[in-house]
Amino acid sequence: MSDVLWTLGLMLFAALAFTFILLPLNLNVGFAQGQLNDPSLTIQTMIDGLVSPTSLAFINDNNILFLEKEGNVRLISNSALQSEPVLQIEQVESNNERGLLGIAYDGDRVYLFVTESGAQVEGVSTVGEVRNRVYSYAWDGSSLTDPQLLLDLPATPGTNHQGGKLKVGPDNQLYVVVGEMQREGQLQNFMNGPPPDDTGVILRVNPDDGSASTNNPFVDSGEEAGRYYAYGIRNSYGFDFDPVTGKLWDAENGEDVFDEINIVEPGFNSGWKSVMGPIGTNAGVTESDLVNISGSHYADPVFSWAESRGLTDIEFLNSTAFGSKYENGIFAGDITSGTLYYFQPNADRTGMGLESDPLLIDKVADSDDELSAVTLGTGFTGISEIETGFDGNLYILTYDRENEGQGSLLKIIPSSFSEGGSSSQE
Ligand SMILES: [Ca+2]
Ligand SMILES: [Ca+2]
Ligand SMILES: [Ca+2]
Repeated sequence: MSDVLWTLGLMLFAALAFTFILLPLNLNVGFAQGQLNDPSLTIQTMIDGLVSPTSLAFINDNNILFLEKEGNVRLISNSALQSEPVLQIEQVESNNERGLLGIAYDGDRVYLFVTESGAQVEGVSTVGEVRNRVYSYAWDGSSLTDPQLLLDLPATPGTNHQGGKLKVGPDNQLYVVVGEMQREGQLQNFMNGPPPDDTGVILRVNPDDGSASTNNPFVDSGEEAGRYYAYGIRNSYGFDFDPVTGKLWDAENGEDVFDEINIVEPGFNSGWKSVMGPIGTNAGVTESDLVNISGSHYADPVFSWAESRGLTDIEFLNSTAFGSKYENGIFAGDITSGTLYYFQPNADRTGMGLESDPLLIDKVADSDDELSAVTLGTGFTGISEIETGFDGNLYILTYDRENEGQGSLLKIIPSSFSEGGSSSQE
């Protein structure tokens, strides 16, 4: 009998040892999603089990707000997910690509982009219709209060291609991307289509009231167009500002061919629905076939994926945390293959530094083989957001479309700072 008890005791001890010793080790260093092909960088899983995370914003070095597509704003404080949402938006319409999609913080107000059938404020004339709206909120450290409606935008007919990312630029203006929602208007380069209707655009507006920013490129082309910075955009899940030049770069995703990275100068027409990818690859189309709002210009992408992978976010690493090699470099991710891309811009930062690669000098990745030159990591299921933290490291939200949007918050750090990272690589 005592032998049996002794054995049982040993088994219990072993089980406890596994729980308290091995499990925390695994939480620290194991099971990270994704693999990087640069051993000087390591992936850490900060939080697992997130529900359809679409976007995040850093409040300060200890606090991160992120969005769940179905309508919750959640707080991560000192690396711990707080159990209660800081805001639950009612009447969110989250079908297909709609939902709570974008968040930004400018040190004063928090900005949200949401598809909804209700409204967060009184007196909105379009309540009851499904609309995309941009609000600003006050952040008091634990909740979002005082909603102000800045933009009341279309959300139909397509339930896909809503856009939704937003950001405050170095000029302190609010930039918002809105997808085409399958419309065929002048903003989608249909000469005889309906006039400008707030789809397929990047808006540049005053963050206080949503009015057109001064010096916008189309201020002389009517009230609607006065708020536009760019048009002819099929859909985008991310953009960022070059920390050196201040220029806006966007990521755009194509139907089955051509994802794009573009430098978006004021007045940019990206070409959709006449052009996707470099205009020379679209048979029979010239720039004269595009709708030319006075003050607009067409430009080819600075990089394209010949086969669409659902490119999502783009992020400049405005940080020295990864060494001079990566400082102000360009990261991008996709939703379909869960790949993390890395590009070094050229010397004058007017494009990618790919002149020395004979296969990529055409600025088009025509095959998986060609993509390998700009692939930094794989196996992230899907990437919805990339941001640089206050600590200078790179933060990634993953989003598994095949698994109800299940996701994680990952952090990429220098390997020299990781705890046990090098031993777990063997
Ligand atoms: Ca384009
Ligand atoms: Ca090529
Ligand atoms: Ca981002």
